[in-house]
Formats: sequence, C-alpha cells, structure tokens
Amino acid sequence: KPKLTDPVTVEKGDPGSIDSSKSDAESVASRISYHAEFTPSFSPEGFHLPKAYFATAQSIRDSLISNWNATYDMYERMNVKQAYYLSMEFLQGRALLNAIGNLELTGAYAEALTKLGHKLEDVVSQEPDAALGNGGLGRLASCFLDSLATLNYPAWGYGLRYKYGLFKQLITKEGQEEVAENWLQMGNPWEIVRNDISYPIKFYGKVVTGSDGKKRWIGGQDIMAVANDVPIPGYKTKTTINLRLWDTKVPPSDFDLSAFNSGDHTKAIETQADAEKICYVLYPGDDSLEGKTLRLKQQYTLCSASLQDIIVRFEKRSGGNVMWKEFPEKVAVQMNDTHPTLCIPELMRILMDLKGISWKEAWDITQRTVAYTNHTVLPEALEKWSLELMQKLLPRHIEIIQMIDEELVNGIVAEFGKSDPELLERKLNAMRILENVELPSSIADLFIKPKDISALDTTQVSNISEEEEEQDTIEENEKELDLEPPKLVRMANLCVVGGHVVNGVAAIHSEIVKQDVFNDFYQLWPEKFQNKTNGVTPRRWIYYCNPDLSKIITKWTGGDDWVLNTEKLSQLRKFADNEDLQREWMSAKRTNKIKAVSYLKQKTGYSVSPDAMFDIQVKRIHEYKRQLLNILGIIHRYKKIKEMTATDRKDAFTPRVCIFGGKAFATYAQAKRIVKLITDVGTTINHDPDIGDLLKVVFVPDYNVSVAELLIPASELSQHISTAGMEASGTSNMKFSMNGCVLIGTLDGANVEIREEVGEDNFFLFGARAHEIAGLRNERAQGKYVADPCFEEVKEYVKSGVFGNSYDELMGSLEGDEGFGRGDYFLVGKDFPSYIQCQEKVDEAYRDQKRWTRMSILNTAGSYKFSSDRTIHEYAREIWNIQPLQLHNAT
Ligand code: T68
Repeated sequence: KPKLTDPVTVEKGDPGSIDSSKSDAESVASRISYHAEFTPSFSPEGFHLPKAYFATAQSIRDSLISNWNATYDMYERMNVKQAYYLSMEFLQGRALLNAIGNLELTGAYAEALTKLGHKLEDVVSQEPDAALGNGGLGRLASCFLDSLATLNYPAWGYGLRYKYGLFKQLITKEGQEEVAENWLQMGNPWEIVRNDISYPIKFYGKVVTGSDGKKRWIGGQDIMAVANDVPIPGYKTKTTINLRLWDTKVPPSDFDLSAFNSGDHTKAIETQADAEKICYVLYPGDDSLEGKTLRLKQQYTLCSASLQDIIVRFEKRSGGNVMWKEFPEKVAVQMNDTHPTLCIPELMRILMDLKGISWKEAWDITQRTVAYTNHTVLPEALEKWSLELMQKLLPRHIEIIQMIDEELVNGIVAEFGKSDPELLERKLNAMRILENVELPSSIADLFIKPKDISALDTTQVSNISEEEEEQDTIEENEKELDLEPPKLVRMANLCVVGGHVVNGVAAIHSEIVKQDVFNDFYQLWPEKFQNKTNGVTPRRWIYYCNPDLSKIITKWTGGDDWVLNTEKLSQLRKFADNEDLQREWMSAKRTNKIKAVSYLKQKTGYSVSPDAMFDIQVKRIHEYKRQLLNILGIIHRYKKIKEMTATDRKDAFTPRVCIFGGKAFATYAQAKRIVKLITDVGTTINHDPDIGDLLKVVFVPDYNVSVAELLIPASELSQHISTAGMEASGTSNMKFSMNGCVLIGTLDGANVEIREEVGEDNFFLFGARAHEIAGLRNERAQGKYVADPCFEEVKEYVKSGVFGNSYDELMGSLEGDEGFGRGDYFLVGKDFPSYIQCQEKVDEAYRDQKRWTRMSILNTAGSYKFSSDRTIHEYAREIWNIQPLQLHNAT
C-alpha cells in the first residue's frame, strides 16, 4: 500500500476545470487534481491514496451539491408535502462508490484515477465507514434514504452527528474489546456544515405562566444545534436529498472569557464541553444517571432541532399566510422506533406555547403529522424513562405528557365504563403512558385493593390468604424503606397514542404487534395498525457489492433495469436449470469467495479453502439471535468428525467454513461470552490436524457495512435462526437471498415471507413456531422438558474444558433455574435436534452442485419483493401521502 510519503504526483489543478458537467475521464482527472491542490486536507507534496480519496470525494461532492441545490429549489418552489425520517441511527457505510455509480460516472472515474496513478477500488477502500448506528434499525434508515432519493420522493433524514460511531471491535484472547471509532479523524468530505442553520435547545429550568395565561419554559441550560448536511444521491436521477445531522455547541455568547483570563481555564471551557459531549458517542453507557441524562438529551436534541427546522421551513413556504391546520398536509414525521418519541410533546409545546394554538388543535395537528415504526417486541427494549429525570430535564414536556395521559385515561373510562372495575384496571394498566403514577381520585376510588378492605371491613380479613398477607407486608416494608416502584414514562405507548399510524416491519411481526404487544390499543383503534415489510437497497446490496453477479443478471434478464425494477429478477426463474447460467453463476460465486479468502487471511490469520461451503452468520450478537445454537451445532459436528475414521468423515460431512461476525453491546456479558466461545472453538478446531479443510471456524472482527459488502456476495449458506417470534424482521436475510445465498432459518421475521417467495424447497426450515414458544417455556418451567441426549453431550463437552474453562455460566443458562440456570429462555436445547437434522439436509443438498446452484438462482429470483423501493412506495402511499417529484435535465 502506498504510504503517505509515496512520491506519486499529479499535474497542477486548473481552477477552470471544476465545471462538473463534463463527464469524460480527462475532465474528471482534472477536477480531482484541482481538489488535490486547492481544497487541501493534506500537505501539498505527493498524491498518496488517502489524499486521492479526499480529492476524488470532493470532486464528486461538487456534482452532489449542485444537484442538492436544484432539488431543494424545486421543493421550495413547488411547496410539496415532505416526509421526514427521524432516527437516532443511520448506518451509512461508505459513500464514494455509491455516489460515483449513481451519477453513472464509474467508467470515467476508474479511467481518471488510473491516469493519476491509482486504482478506483484502492481509492474507495480508503473511506472509513460512517457507523452512526448499531444494527438493522440504523441500516434500514440508510436503505430508505437511498430509495427515497432514487424514487424522487421529497423526503429528508434527520439524525445526530456523533463524533465517535459505534465502537471498533478487537478480538483478542480475552474475547471482544471495544475501542473508540474516530471516524472523523481525517475529516469528512461528505458533510456540509451549515453555520447559518442552528437552533436553540433548552434543558432543565422551570415553567412559568405569564399574565396572558401562556406557559413559558425559562432558565436552565441553553445550547445550540448546528446543521451538517450529507447529500444523498438517487440512482440515475438528479434528485439528491438530504441527511441533516445535528451537532451540539454552546451559544456564541457563552464562552466565559473573564474566567479564562483569571486563570480558571477549566470553568471557562466547561459549558462548552457540556454542550459538545451530547454528540460525542452513539449509545453512551446508561447505567449511571449521568449516562441516562445524556441519552435523553440526545433524543431531545434530535427532536427539537428537527421540528424547529421543519416548522421554519413550513412557515417560510407558507409566505405571509401560515395556516397551522394545514401543517399535516405539508409535513409527515416518521419516528424510527421510540427514540424520537419526544417529537410528540415537542410539537405540542411549539404549537401551543410559541404559536398560540389551542390544545385541541395542536393535538389534532400532532396526531396527523407523526407516525411510529416499532422494531422490537422484546419487553426490555421498549423504552421507559424515569418520570423524575424527565421532570428535571424537560419540565414543560412532562406537563404535556401528563395531560395526554389524563386525556387517555378519560378516553379509556368513557370507552369501557366503570361497571367492570377489573376490566377497566387491566386496560388502564396496559395502556397508560405513565406507569406507577396515581390516577385522578375519581377513578382511583374504583379500585379498592385487598389490603384497603381490611381497613374498611374487618369481617373480610379472614378471607385474605397467608400469601397475600405476606405480600402486603413486603409492600408495606418497601414503602417504609421508600422502595416504591419507580414512576416511568412508557415511550411506546406515547407513540401509539400520539401517532396516526403504528407499523411493524414484517408480516408476522405486525401480527404480534397487534395481537400481543399493543393488543389493547389495537382493539380500540384497529385502523391505526399497519405492516410495512422491510427491504434493502438493491443498489448497494447487489449492484455495487457484487459486480460479477450483476453482470450475469443483466445479461440473462436482458438489461440492467432490474436495478430499479427488481421484479425483473423473477425472470431468472425460467433459467434456473440452464447449464450456461449455472456455470456463470458458480464462477461468480467462486470469484467472490476467493476475495473473501484473502480478507479472512489478512484479518484473522486463518487460511480457508474456497472449495468448502461458506456458511455465514453475521449480525449483532444477541441471545435471541442464537449464535449459541450455531456454535453448539459446530461443536457437535466437530465431535462427530473426530469420532469417525478419515474416510468415513469425508463421506459424511461437506467441508465448511463457518464464518461469524458481529458486535456485542459493551455491557452485555452473556453476548460477550458467546463471542469468546466462538473464537475459542475456532482456535481448537482450526489447529486440529484431524480436521483439515473439513471444518473451519472464523470470527471476523469489527463487522460493519463494508465487511458485509464483501462477505454477503461470497456466502452460500446463511443463518437466521432466532427463537421464533423474537426477530422483528431481519434485513441481512434479504441481502443474502438477493446474492444467491440459501438460508437456514426459523419461521421468524421476514424469513417467513422470504421462504414464501423463494419457495419451500429453497429454504432450510427448522425449529419451533412462534405460537408454540410460550407453551414450551411453560413446559420447561414445570420440568416437563425431555433433554435431547446429543445436546446434553455437547454441553458437557464444552463444560469439560476442551475450549477453555470459562463456560459454566454460559452453559448453565441453558439449564433449569438453579445456579447460573436461566431455563434456556431462548429454547436453544429445544430446537437443537431439528437444527442438526436440517444441517444434515444442507450437507446433502450441497453435494449436488447443480441442485445447489438452482436453489441459489431461485433465491435471487425470489428476492425481488425485498427491495426497499417497494417498502418506500408503501410508506409513501399508505402512511405519508407524498408524491414523487422529479427534476429534469440530469447533470
Ligand atoms: C432491528 N432492531 C430488529 N434495534 O431487531 C430487526 N433497539 O429485526 C429489524 O430487521 C431491524 O430493526 C429493522 O427493522 C434494531 O436494530 C436497535 O438497534 C435498537 C437500538 C436501540 C434500542 C433498541
């Protein structure tokens, strides 16, 4: 690799050459040279790769800016309805190749860079991933932006500009280690700082009522949110939309010069640091009160700055004639999970306190404007904030939330009446926004607790059982010790109440949302609930990351229009058995596998054979995603191989390279134990001379978007094996299927729909079904579970210390409830036998390469539904009510 001091030089840039309308290689080279000289991020000498990356990015940025400006002007002129996607996460990955490709300049750029002494692929790999997200939810937001721009929808993304993205993962002998990801270290050529677009954000302080009866929020801490714009180019269109990321600063007047001059330097910069730290890291640890406060400040900053910005735009576009009730006809706000829930009370606050609108009208506007996407059914992931903390940090918002809760309570009482207090109490408990907060006394009096009865009616005391008495004593003691249950704000309930649509992200998940998670709300407002099955952008996830396969698809479907119309992929079905296509298909896969082989060698030191099946599980490490089931299956395979003779082994097992990747949240101990077990198993198996190429286990460190772009095209089998009912959708399953990879999975999330589209014969299905899970857990708890002998053997094997001695806690979690026992909550043991059997079927299918290639082709052919273009059309039509608007005369 060239070093920073490599003596590659370029001719001097010509300021006259930056006209971005010319797209021949000569003009492109000239623009790159110009940027190398005139917008320096580096010293003048040399044209090393990092500098080449910067100059190239800056040259393409010029085109993006002029398209961005033209798109914005058009929205201003036409005053169309715009959708705003608010998300705490955007997992953008790299931008350069995508931007060059979308502007159809790949050939010109490749040639220009060759002239300048570099290869395009080396230049693009200089770019650090923008990892402002942690998993599926953040990547979905980025795929949506790509589709919105490509389909010419007037829409923007709003997020935060974290200085440090998701941590960089190191894999050491101890397992996972986290270090800061300083992605902005070398500067970011894609962002445009808008120093003229900033808004005040307030925290703490108090609420006062003016003589006019109006509420005012005063005092407290004031900071500024400053806009940083990232242009998002559509594919083969001039439309370039915006991802506006907020950065936090102190207001210019807040620097305490006198403190600084009198020598108290720390005090002088304290307020500055306090404001800036809000955007330091994605997911600051929130075990401490400080951590929780910071996270809430992040959420509020995103909501407040974005809404102020949206409102300023609305007012400007209304000219002198602002009609607030028309706001929802110009603005749609989508809340990506509950993290931007504060949009609801913030919009109410701005409308009522600053614009003088009545509660009733403000509530109507708010409800018609916002909508909420749910991404998880795990109860622990449904956000609840401490009422006390919110009261301190956002006193006015809590007043508004209390009002919304009160109106909700009145609505529930009106709906269900007071005649059945038990039913009413159940409804209120399930639906209220505030948890453990007293009801208004007129309603609270309806619910008389057993212990209250004793005070009222002594004749009934004898009916109270010993258990109940004990419970009462515990409750009384808790009261004495001031251990009252914490008062909480349930953000998901606020979203359901405050938004006009609630959507799940796959068919099965949306059913669970209706029938289980928000069932009481569903019964009350069935029309609010929708499904929007996720999708991924075919540009990044086939066209750019898998050029060899793309060429084949273009050839066999008769053109490259499948990149925009993925329905065309289904035309591959009729050629699934065609020998020529099969040969080309296998050859492309092999090329991709060979690329992955050298990457794996470089990152892990392990050499793996491209002849073996590439079996991959890459995703966040979580118990419900069951990487543990995968690795225990591998251990079972290893044991069986060892028990056989050398010849029997070869006949019984298909050679496999088992690849894992993914980050465990820094404080999630059990997930980190799983990472450690995988790497320890790899160390043992990969060095076992009996095994050779029959089995390899590799953990790829620091999994991110760019690593996914390399591994997914190389994979043949991929694992989506969550406990049924727990994975809302999954999106990597879609990417794998598009790239001709066969899936092994449970009937969970989008697997259900993928299997429908690609055909049952082309999907390896195993495991318990979602509706069986609760019953199975119950049976287990009652000791009715019959352990599978193979599973017990594998557990004992791990416990015996073959892979190290630190696995009692991990293995214990798969057992009853004594010691480390957690009753195998994720049902790894229950699904183990069917998983092993299914893997045997995979081995058999792979031995017949013609059959396997057919399955692979049918996966790509059946994946057309999972383009985010389809998903975005559905959001646009069924939630946002926005229309495409296209610029002509493309640059
Ligand atoms: C994922 N959720 C779902 N959450 O797990 C996945 N959560 O099934 C789905 O495909 C994807 O969303 C897109 O819909 C997440 O990624 C988070 O990252 C998250 C972050 C903070 C708090 C809770």
